[in-house]
Formats: sequence, structure tokens, C-alpha cells
Amino acid sequence: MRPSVSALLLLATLALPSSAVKNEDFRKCKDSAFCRRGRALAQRAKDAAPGAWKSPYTVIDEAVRVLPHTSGITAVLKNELYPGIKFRIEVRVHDDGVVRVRADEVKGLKKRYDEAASWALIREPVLAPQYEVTWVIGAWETTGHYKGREIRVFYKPFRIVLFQDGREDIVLNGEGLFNMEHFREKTPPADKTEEEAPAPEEAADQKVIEEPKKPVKATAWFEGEEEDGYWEETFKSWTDSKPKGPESISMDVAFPGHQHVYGIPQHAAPLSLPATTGPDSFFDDPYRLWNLDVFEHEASSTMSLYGSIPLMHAHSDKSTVGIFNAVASETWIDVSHPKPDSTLTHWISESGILDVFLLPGPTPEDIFAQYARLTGTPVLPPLWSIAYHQCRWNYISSQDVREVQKAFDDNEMPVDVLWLDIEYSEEHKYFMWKDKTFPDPVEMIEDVAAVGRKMVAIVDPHLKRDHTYPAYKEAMDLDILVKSSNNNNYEGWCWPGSSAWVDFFNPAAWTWWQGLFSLKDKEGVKWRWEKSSKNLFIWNDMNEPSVFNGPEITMQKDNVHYGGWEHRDVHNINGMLYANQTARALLAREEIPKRPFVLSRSFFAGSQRHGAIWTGDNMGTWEHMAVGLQMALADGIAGMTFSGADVGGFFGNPGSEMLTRWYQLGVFFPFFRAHAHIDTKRREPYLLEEPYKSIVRDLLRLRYSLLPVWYTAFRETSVTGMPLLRPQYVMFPKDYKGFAIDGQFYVGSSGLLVKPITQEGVTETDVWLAEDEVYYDYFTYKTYQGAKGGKSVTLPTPIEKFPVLIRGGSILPTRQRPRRSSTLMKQDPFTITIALDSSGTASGQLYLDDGDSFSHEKGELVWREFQAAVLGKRKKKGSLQIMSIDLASAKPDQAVDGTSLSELYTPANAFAQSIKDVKVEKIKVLGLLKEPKEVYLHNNTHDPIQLAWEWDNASSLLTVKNPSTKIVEDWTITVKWV
Ligand code: NBV
Repeated sequence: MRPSVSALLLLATLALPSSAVKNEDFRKCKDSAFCRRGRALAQRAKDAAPGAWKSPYTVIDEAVRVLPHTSGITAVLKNELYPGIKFRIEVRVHDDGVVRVRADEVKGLKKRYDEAASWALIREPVLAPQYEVTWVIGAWETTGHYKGREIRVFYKPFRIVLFQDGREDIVLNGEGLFNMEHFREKTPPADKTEEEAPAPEEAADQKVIEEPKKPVKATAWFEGEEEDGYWEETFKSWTDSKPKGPESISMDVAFPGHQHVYGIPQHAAPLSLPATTGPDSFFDDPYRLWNLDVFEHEASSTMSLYGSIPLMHAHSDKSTVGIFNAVASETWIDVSHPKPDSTLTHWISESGILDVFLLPGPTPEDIFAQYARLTGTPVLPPLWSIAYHQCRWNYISSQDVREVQKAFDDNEMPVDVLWLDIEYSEEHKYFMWKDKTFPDPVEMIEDVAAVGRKMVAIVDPHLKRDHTYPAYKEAMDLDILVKSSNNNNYEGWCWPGSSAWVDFFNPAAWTWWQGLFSLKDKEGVKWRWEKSSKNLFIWNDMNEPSVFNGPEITMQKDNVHYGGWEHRDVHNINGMLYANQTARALLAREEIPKRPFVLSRSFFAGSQRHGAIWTGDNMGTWEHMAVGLQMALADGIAGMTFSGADVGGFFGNPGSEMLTRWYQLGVFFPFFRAHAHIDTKRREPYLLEEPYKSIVRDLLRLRYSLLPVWYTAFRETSVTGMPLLRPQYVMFPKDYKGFAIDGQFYVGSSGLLVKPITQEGVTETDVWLAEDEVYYDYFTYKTYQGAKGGKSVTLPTPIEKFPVLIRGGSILPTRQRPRRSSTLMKQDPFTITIALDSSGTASGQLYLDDGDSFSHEKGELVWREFQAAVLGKRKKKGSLQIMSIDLASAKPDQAVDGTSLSELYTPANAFAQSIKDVKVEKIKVLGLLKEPKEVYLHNNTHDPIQLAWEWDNASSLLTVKNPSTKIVEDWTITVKWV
């Protein structure tokens, strides 16, 4: 009997991977009135006759003024539809070429939120000096000329264009979609000014006069016929009272000639953001930025997730440019391609002033530096925090914790950090241990710390509304809780039941919060986390904030924060502030401060200054594994490079193959943590059966052996803002074939190229080599040759393998002795692997410091460069020279903020002294064509010494064993063929 069509359909549905996200709980653009209005405006523009649509915003030419420092101008903008309403705009040029555009309503009926930038920016940007910008104020436009660039402000209609090399690189309001809804009275007086306002004839003919169904406003061609959701809005059972009425801002930003845009995390989406409107749209809804806790989110969606960074890169083989929109309210971004090689974006935000930064690039490095100068570089974290973390919801008792630690040791698997989720706390009252299961928390932490490990415990932002809970009681007495629209303390529902939330926008909350974490009694501190330790660090979850009974699982937008600002204005900053204050609290714990570690789920522009994030509650599926990498890449583009996904997937029970592949990916996440939901089976790596267990053990060891490479990369990003995981377009900005690649990446400047396997049963995979260079397999030393214009090479990927290649020209410092934790590796010797490029040269760096204090800021560090070069012909004659030089002396460290180490650093600093006996135990050279005849060591202390070596013909690998060199010393090794 043949199965019926309906039975087949049913079967097909059952076979599909099921996603349990409740889409209906979360707004689409059509459910957010201001987004609807913004998109409808764009649609009217699109439907207008060619050339008929004109922005009603114009600059009043006689009001253009050069700012006193001449690096900026102010102007007055008006919307011709509302002649009485004026906006003050300011265009400022920064000393690094960034252009900031701000606009706010002049004498508006209410005030717009103007503090998003002050939370995001690390400091007030330095303006370009007077002599560098020449402003020419003309009749139709004002142009600022600076450093070969032009910033042009056109008056009628209002439009701003950044020109570079005679090319339009960024255009604001080129499509006429800019709209800053002015504050208005709820019931406008009968003689509304808008009735008198002139409408462009063409557009009015088109949209208004033709078939008027009902009386329409003269602004209808632009604003739409109805006041859609201006004064109140209901989503599901929640009504937003909107006390200030409409104040949204929409703006089109075009990147002519740039086909690819990246960034604006966090979305489960490809790195090169697919279009959301137009003929090639892949998604239907705009990318949304509104921090949310989305249960079982999809692996491909524009839905908002836990964090928001309104930074976008636009890229072509000619330039990389960017835009940073300092806005914290709900924001939607449409992406389209009006022409195949151009990108148009449309940003729609609910509230706040207009405060955007145009980043001129023109290289990816420039963009990272420009953004880092604005919002700060990523933190240099404690060394242990970049090793392996083992987490689970939950290790249920101190006994459990000890057993897990023992199992790692018994199975010879390294781990640095053991985590505690919410079940450590009594009734989810954070800072209070469940005495029954955690009777000896401090002893437990110290047991873990005995081999240099640390613990992390979760502290969520909701406080149980229980008067006997000191944290709640004190916060209430201090009046530092978030308020509802009726000005009472807000009450919502979370883990502990009825809960309240501390308002971290209130400075009074900061000192109080610090007090909770202090390790000793302190003046002014009534109650603190007594049973804590300096070895306990913090995980801030649920800080979007997540409110179980709130709209979209968060707070009501009309809740009120310090200063009277509505939650709608500040929502996306909330999580960052919370984690920031926790990091400060940890910093204040000890007299000689140690580097704090805080993992935050929610984030905003600037979060990179405070700690790590992870991508939230992913699923144990292949799709989620793949998108986890794309998300980590996007986080890195936006500064939040200390990021990773839950290894194994939070939900579900991954099989051994998937878990093994997940570890292969996790080993190359900057933040490497396995985690699992409370309903999942235990899946600590030692529980795997063979061969998976041994494969994962090797992977953990791989991470530990590469810690010097990672730490050097973290130090670089903390100085330059360059991401830890570098996608192809960042590495090879001219190689257009690589612009959409997001399944492979390079680790910092190390030269490691990695392609994790994120599909089941894959036995081989292609890797894109963008250059005519040799690449070496990290494990087997087999070589792969790229080609000019790029070339795809195929690598075998049985379960124990995935492509990890060393780019020719790189030198990698590693530590190959397996240990239980990173702290135990401090005196371990180094192996230096030299991968020669096609011309016989290579270089690489090593950065070391004590890994957990701030003494590196006083020059206590080791920063070396290894250089190798073949002199003469390496085939028959000549020699290879390998040198270790003191980079800290040779090249005083120039951070993006201009700080220098040159006056602080001495080669004999205390840290260098503490590792003065650490040896180089092996030097491996890849890429030689012939076995050498002699190998010599020269250093400053003795005559040349002849060294022993081994030659492996099959892989052309030269290994110099025990070369009698120290890692902190200068030395030269000469390899000779004659
Ligand atoms: O605290 C419990 C979990 C945590 O394990 C997870 O990592 C967070 O993302 N938390 C969310 C709350 C509940 C999730 C269903």
C-alpha cells in the first residue's frame, strides 16, 4: 500500500529539526509600532514615482556655524512638514578621521535620552586639530576637507556623505528615509501646523490626492495616514503607556560600492549579513537589537538575542568603512542591495538622540583601531580564564564539585575553572549558599584552588522580594531599585519567584554592590558575601534583564530608571552596566587588585572592556554549532572578542561525534567553556567512550599547549582592538572570494588557520587559501600550497582531525607538557615551531606576564619576537638564522590610546626574573628542503655551541632538541648546510 500524501507530509514534518522557540512571544517588526512606521516610510519611498521622493529635512543654510575649534560645524535642520520644529545637528571630525554626527530637537516638548554614548565611549573623543580640517560653507552644502577626505553636508535635502579617494563611501539620508519624530502633544490643536505644511507636489499627487478614502494629513505622503501606535501600544497582554509619545529616529545609511556588511551582533546569522528586504532578501524581518532571553532560539534568524552592539562594517576590495550608532533603545536594521555591489541599510530606533560615528577605515585594521579608540579595547583577562572551563547547571554539592575535579585529574584532562549555576544558592538568593548541599563553600573553593584552579559562581540580577534577604532589604532601604511606571518598586517574576531589580544606572547602587563582594568587613558595608574567596569569580546571567512574566521576557518599556529615564531608552545598556559593576566589585576585593573575571550574557558597545560573554542558550545541534562560530566571529567584529558558545550545546544530549566536533570548535573559541542544561545527561569529557575520550583529552591539551599563542593574541587585541578570531575579509581585504566565508578563521596574528567541522559524518573538507603561500598541517606538517587569486585545498577530516594549518611565515611558541591547570605550567619550557614561508622567512611573537595582576602595566612582562630567515640559497648553500629578540625594548608598546611602556620596562623586570630559568626545549623548523650539516647557538654569555638535531625526511622537519636557550634571553641559532 502506498502511503498517502498527507502521511508523507506528516513524516516530513516529524523529520525536520524541531525548534521550540515561541516566536509568537517575540515581536517582529510589524508588532513594534515605530518599526512598522519606519518600514512603511521606506515602502512609501519605494512606491513613489522615480525621483519623486524627497526628504523633507533641510539644513537652514544661514545657520551653519563652524565650531570654535573648527573641527566641527553646527547647523539647524528642519522638517519642512513641521516648519516650527527645529533640530540642532553637529558634525565633528575626530583626530583619527572618524566623523560624529549628532542631532537633537531644539526646545522639544520633552527630552531625548542622550547618554548612550557616554556609557559606550571610553572617553570623550579627541577632535582633529584646527589646522587639519578646512570647512567651506557654501550655498548648497558645507564641506569639511581633512586628510584627503571630505565630509559633505548637503542642505536640500539634508544628506551627509563621506568621500574618500573621490569615492562616496558612506551616505546618510541618500534615500530620504531620515526621520526624527519630534515630541508632540497627544491631541494636537485644531489648527495643526502640519495642515499648512507644504508637501512635495509629486509625492502628494501620488499618495494623497489620488484616491483619498478619508481625510488625510498633509504629511501623509511621508508619515503615513494614521498615528500608528503613537501613544499606547499593546503586545500580547502588555500595554506600553508611552508617556512621551512618538520619538523614533530612522535613517538610511548607504555604503556605495560595498557589497558586504558585517557586525551588529547578536544574531544567529551568517557573518556577511544577508539582505532583509529587496529581491535578494534571505530574511523577512530586519535585524533587531533589543537584548532578550530567547528560549531555544533558532539557528538562523534576525531575532534579537542577549546582547546588542550597533556597529556595522561595510567592506569591498577598495575599502572597509563602518558605522557605530550610539543608541540603546530598540533598533531594527534592514539590509538590502539596491545594486549588486552596494549595500543600503535602514536603521530604525525607538528613542534617544541621533549620535552616529562614521568610521572611515579604510582598512579593517583602521576600523578596529577607530572603534577601539571610541569604546575601548578588549580587556587583557587573567590567564586562567582563557584556559578550559567546566560548567553545568548544576554541580549540585561541594561533594559533586570535588568529584568532578578528581575525575578530571584521574583522567589526566586539564581544566582551570569549575562553575556553579543557580542551584548553589538558597532559594535563589544569590550570595547565600544552600547549607545542606554546600556546607563548606570556602573549603571547597580552596580545594579547587590548591592546584591553581578557580571557581565561578552565578549571581543573577533579580533579588528575591523577601525582607529577610539582606541584599533585597538593603537595596530597598537605599531606594536603588528599578521603578514601574507608577513609581513604585518594580516587581517581576524570576527564579526566586517575586523579584526586584537593582537599578545599576543609579550610582548609589555601585558602592553598595561593591560592598557585597568585599572579602573583609569594611566601613559602610552592612552585609556582604562572607563565605567567599579571592578564588571565586562571577557569572552574570539573565541581565538583559530576563523577567519571566514581562513583555518578551524582559521589563516593561515604561519602567523608570535613575534620572527619570524610561527603560525603553536604556534597555540595551542594562546588562553591560551590571557586569561592569560586578567587575569593579571584584577589582576592589583585594588591596593589590587582581584582574577580575566576569562572564556576562548581555552586552553592549563597550562591554569588551569588562570581561567575557557567551552566546547564550544554544541547542545541541549541528546548525547551532555552525552558527555559534558565526556569532563568535560577529562578536569579534564588534569588539566583543572574548566570546564563545556553550560547548556541547546547552539544550539536548549531543552524541559522541557531535560532542567531539564541538570540542574541536571550542578549543578555538576565545572563551572555552562546556555547559549543559539541568535536564541533560552528564557529559563531562571524561564520560565519553573511546576513542572520543582520548580525542577530547588531546584537544584539551591542545588548548593548553597553545595558551602562549592565545595569551599573546589576547595581549594584542587588548592593545589594538583587532579581533582574536579573524575572518577572511579581515586577513585578506582584497580577496573578494573570501568575503562571505565564515566557517574558517585565523587566530589573532599567530598564523593559525582553523576550520572546525560543523556537520555530521564529514570525512574531508575544503579550506580557502587566499594567497600564494605554503600552509603546514599543525599536526602532521603536511604542506598545502595556496595560489595567487586564492585556491581551495581539501583536507581529510576523520573524527580525530580538523583543519588547523600554520601559515607559512609564522612562528608559534607553545608549551607541550600536559598539566592539570594553566597555573602549573608557569615554569614549563617552550617549543618553538618555525613555519618558513615560500621565501624562507618567518616571524612570531610571545607575550608573557604573571597572568593575574596589573604589574604588566608597570612593565613587568616579557614580550619577544622570533625571527627566522634563510640567508643565501637554502637548497644547497647558505644558512638559516633564527633569532629571539626583546621586542619590549626594541619597539616600545604603542597602544591605540597612545600609551607607551618604554619608560617602565626593563629586561630584568621582576616577572622576567621569575621565569629566568624557563628553557626553550625544542625548536622545530618546517619548510627546509634539506637536512643541515651544522647547528650552532650564539648568545651573549658564551662562545658558539654546537647543537644536536633530528631530521625527518618524510615531513622535512628539523628538530633542534634542548638548544640550551632561555625564553627570556636574546639568542641566535644558525643552521648551516655547508
Ligand atoms: O542559570 C540557569 C541557566 C544557565 O545555565 C544558562 O547558561 C543561562 O543562559 N539560565 C540561562 C537560566 C535558565 C535557562 C533555561
